[in-house]
Amino acid sequence: MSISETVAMMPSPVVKYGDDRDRPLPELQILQSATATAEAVVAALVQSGGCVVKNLIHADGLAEIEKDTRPYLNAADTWEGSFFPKETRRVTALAEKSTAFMETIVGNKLYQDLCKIMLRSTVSNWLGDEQKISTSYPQVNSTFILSVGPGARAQGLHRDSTMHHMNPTRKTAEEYQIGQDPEIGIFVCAKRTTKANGATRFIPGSHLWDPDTPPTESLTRYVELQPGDAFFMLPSCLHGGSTNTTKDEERLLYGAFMTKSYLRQEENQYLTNNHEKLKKLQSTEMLKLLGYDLSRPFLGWIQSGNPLTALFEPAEKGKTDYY
Ligand SMILES: O=C(O)CCC(=O)C(=O)O
Ligand SMILES: [Fe+2]
Repeated sequence: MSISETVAMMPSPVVKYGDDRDRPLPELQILQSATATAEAVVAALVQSGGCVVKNLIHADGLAEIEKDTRPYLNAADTWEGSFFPKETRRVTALAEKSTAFMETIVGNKLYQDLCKIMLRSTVSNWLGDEQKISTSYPQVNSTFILSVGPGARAQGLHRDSTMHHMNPTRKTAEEYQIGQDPEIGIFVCAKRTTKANGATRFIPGSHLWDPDTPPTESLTRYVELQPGDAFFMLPSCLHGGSTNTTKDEERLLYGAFMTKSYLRQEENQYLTNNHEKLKKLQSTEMLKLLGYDLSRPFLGWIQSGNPLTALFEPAEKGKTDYY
């Protein structure tokens, strides 16, 4: 019997363990930015897979991002594939376009703090008789603005974590282990987002499901937000954009994902960004966050040194250590 025939005869996990869709749905927690801590957001994500933080981004920041990016949005083609509805316009490669986007959304302190808790990784390694501990810090996975117009159909429910070939395994929130999700998403509402204009919907708790359990629309929760509110999400949670049933409302979302620095970035930061623009718009710290840095102990080198040398040669040359 072939391997695939043998596997096909195995009992489906849904049958073996009962149906994930009958499990109680955890609450979507809604925190206030004035009091939310990274630890509280992480706890909420472990419990539900998603968490809202109200008033995270100031209106000035949203306005500055819109000033930087609206011309690109206006010039963007509508989406032609099947992943997004055709009423979708997108702006990507935000690092070469907007300091405000990178500093305000990606660089948001709460977001970065919770990413450090969930995506940082340490490994012990021997070099001869010396034992070292290397820490790899999170890097940007993708940056995007989504503008979804009236009439857009709902996006199919999906898991973003499948891009890194990482699916959840069935467990309880208590059994969840920090590190098992390869990315963390931030979706910032730039214009009032309602169920009617296509708010992101997700299935709370589906990051704890068996990956073979099919998504069920009746279990979704719509994440309605006011401008400046943020929705943080684990990528192993089933989610998608929804139908925009309005006649004249644009749903505008400023989004980013962070990932572990030893995984491939979804949006190729080295090729999508013009390096001269990057150097002009982004700080050295932000360039490191974008992946122009070593992931310790020694991943991503260029000519045995830190990849920042590719941008700043000769100033940074020789400053780096390989290991
Ligand atoms: O449109 C949304 O709210 C979600 C988009 C999304 O899930 C994605 O781009 O992967
Ligand atoms: Fe997604």
